[in-house]
Amino acid sequence: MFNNFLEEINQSLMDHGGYVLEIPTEFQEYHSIKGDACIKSWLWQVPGFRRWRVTRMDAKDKLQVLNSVAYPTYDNEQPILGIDLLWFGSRNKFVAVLDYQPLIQDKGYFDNYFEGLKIIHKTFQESSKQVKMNIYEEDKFFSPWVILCKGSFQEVSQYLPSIYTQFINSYWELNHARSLSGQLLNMQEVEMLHIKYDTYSAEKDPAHGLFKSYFGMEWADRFLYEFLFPRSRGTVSSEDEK
Ligand code: BLA
Repeated sequence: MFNNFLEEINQSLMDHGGYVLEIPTEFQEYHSIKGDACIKSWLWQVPGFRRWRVTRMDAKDKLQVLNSVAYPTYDNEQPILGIDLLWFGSRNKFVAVLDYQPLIQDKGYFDNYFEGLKIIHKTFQESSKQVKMNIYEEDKFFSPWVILCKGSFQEVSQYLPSIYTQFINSYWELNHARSLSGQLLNMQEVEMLHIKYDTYSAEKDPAHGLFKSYFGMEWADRFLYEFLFPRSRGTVSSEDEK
């Protein structure tokens, strides 16, 4: 199922003119110390975006992950796309988080950019039980319509594929419909908020411990600060497109 999600986003990226950029080989593909897990990542160059990354981790029946983040160009204040899909095999626990991550918590901003997500969220509410977030603060870079699914693989896989497709398609529509006039934020403010997003995410990301246990501390630190959230230290890594 995670390969299907990966193929779908890859196809969608290619359909929108995306192509894969070179990244350091140890981020392209890396194997765990014990040889029981593999993590692969891709960095895409896509018109309208300064950075779009995708990561797939495969630890067989222990853990499956698909994670993706898309940052629009700095002249575009639209929300960051965030996808985090996880399946923990030993507990048969599926966690899926999908959001258009807002740069600011503002009614005008929500009115401009969240009509699509609101509709998807409504369908989702009808097919799933509601759960609360407990690691991140809801009002920091998450929208009121964040799609948070928790349950067994069987439960979540009944409704997630259709939500995932709508979620990606609606984000492209949003990006294509963008109007640079009437934005609430200027380029400097957008850049500063992308830096804050990376800083907050690097600080909170529960993945670091998991990466450390599979791939060792040194690789986990580098992956977090250089690939997942390269602007978290206010720096730009060599592969980060300006
Ligand atoms: C939760 N994300 C988690 C958890 C892990 C990861 C281990 C805790 C799950 C649990 O025990 O319930 C793991 N995050 C990863 C991995 C990567 C990663 C392996 O980035 C690999 C690259 N997280 C994101 C993005 C969003 C996000 C972009 O990286 C936004 C949609 C959200 N992940 C998110 C949220 C939770 C979470 C909100 C917490 C869910 C909760 O509160 O229970």
